[in-house]
Amino acid sequence: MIDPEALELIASSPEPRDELVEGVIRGLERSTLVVGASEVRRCERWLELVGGDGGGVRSPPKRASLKPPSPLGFAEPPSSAPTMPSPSPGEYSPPKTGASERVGLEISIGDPAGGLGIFRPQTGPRAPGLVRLGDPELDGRLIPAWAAKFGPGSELSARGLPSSGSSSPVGVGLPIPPEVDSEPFCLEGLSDITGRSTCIGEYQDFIRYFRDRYSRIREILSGRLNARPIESLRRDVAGREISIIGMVMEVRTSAKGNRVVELEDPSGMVTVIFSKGAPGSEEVETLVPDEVVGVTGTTDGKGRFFGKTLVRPDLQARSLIATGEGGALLLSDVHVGSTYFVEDAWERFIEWVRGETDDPLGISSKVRYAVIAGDLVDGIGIYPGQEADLAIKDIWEQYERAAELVSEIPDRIKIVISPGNHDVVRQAEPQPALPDSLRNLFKKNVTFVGNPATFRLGGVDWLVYHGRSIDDLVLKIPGLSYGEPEKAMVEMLKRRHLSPIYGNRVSIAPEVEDLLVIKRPPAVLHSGHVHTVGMARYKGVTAINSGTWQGQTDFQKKMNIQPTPAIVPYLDLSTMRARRLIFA
Ligand code: D5M
Ligand code: FE
Ligand code: ZN
Repeated sequence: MIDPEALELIASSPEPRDELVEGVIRGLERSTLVVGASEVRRCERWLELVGGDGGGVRSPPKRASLKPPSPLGFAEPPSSAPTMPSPSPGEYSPPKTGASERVGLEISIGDPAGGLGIFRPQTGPRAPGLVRLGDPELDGRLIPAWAAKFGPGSELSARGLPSSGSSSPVGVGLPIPPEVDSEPFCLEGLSDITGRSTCIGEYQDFIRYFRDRYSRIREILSGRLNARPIESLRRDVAGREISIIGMVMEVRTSAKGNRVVELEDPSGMVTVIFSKGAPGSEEVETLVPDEVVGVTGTTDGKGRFFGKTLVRPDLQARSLIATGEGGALLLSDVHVGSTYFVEDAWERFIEWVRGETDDPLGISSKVRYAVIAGDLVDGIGIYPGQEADLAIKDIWEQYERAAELVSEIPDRIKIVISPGNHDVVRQAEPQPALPDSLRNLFKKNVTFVGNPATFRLGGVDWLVYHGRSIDDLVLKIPGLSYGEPEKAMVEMLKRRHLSPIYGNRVSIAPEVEDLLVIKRPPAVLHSGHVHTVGMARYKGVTAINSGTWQGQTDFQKKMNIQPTPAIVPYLDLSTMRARRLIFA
């Protein structure tokens, strides 16, 4: 594999590049897995090309402009603090916010205290457009015998559960369908980058990539506002209400506390000013670089645009996108090979899913699917000093062990595996599925997809995305935290993009089509990466972050990241009700 920076160095060298490439390959150690920039820089041919100074160090590429290089744009505003028109009250309604919350029911399975089923319905204010998953009023009531055992407050409704009144725990001893060793299983409606990557990563590729992102999101927005090209604003009459759709280049706060947003479309750029404290300004506070938004407002005819309403390509409000059939387990961040992998908890999970332990709600027999949203193994060379955290130091052995652990899941369950930043595929997103050589280690009930990937599972549209962008979103959007990853996932949905911010943690491969755009709202948005479980329903989409199987690493301790290992979200696709199954 080749690191994007190394590739960029090679691509930046004059043609023909064969000699350089051959030189780099000659200089590699046999065990090299990823060719980094240092391998290129120490190559003799490179030193000849850069004049022996070992230079050529470039900062990561800034986002390519949507605009052709010649300035077509709107006149730049004067640098003095702008004077704002006072917004007349009642002129517009603020966009609805949909803040997220941690929701869900927790079931502790096989915990040492012998408590099979500790239910802790979480409470909290309900945000607009957001339905609590696993809400007692939506969820099943515990059968009386169990309710009695768990005391007051543990009574939950019984809809969706086998008949109540039985004194034996529902599900224990239920027959499990026979295991079938079927044909390799084929995913319906799969869309990902696997086998379709064409980009080289040249500057022109980035321009094309960002234009594609812009036009895809513009299409969603254009049904909601009648936007004009930014370039045409300079011919416009002051005071008339106009709409534009642009990609955010920069957001800042002026000395007076107004939000100043540089907005760009393929025709030009404009500075948009949102006045402090105006209705809807909370939404403006959450603007991030590179997202595509619509703005309605007025121009002063002198190069400034006063934003009144910010329009996001947000989903239309609805209660549920779809329901399907069967139950699904949502997993991610197994980190096989890490010394922190919680193998004993995994074994408890396996015993449960195989029907070998008590299962008060009879869930294990209903499981038909399992999706792993990246970081199946811990990988090697992912962060400095990782070696000390590895129980298995060979990447192939990590996958061999992962295949063994996954094969303990009954064959009747269809398993989908998507990669993450610890897996052995390119780091730049979209990532392709694991290579054939590794897939062959797994059984026929396992299928492999890229990151992100959309497919149909149990009759509903699933969107799996590892979630590396959550690191960027948590940093940039006020109110987000690692403890509530579902809120960051809601922010992706509002922006119709899985990784709106360019150039920070997530490196993006500028493919012809921006596969990170959320074209159609999925029934399920499934992420991982941040190692904390979170669930929310937002405008009909069930958003779940599936946590991890890795205990807190030293690094995470230093960063104050508190993982929630060995908790598995279970989603009943027929009702879209979710539960947390606790194997910790
Ligand atoms: O990421 C697991 C979690 O740890 C995720 O929340 C990001 C965080 N993390 C991982 N590496 C770093 C660095 N280098 N800086 C800051 N935060 C980090 P995973 O992808 O499983 O390692
Ligand atoms: Fe991870
Ligand atoms: Zn990760």
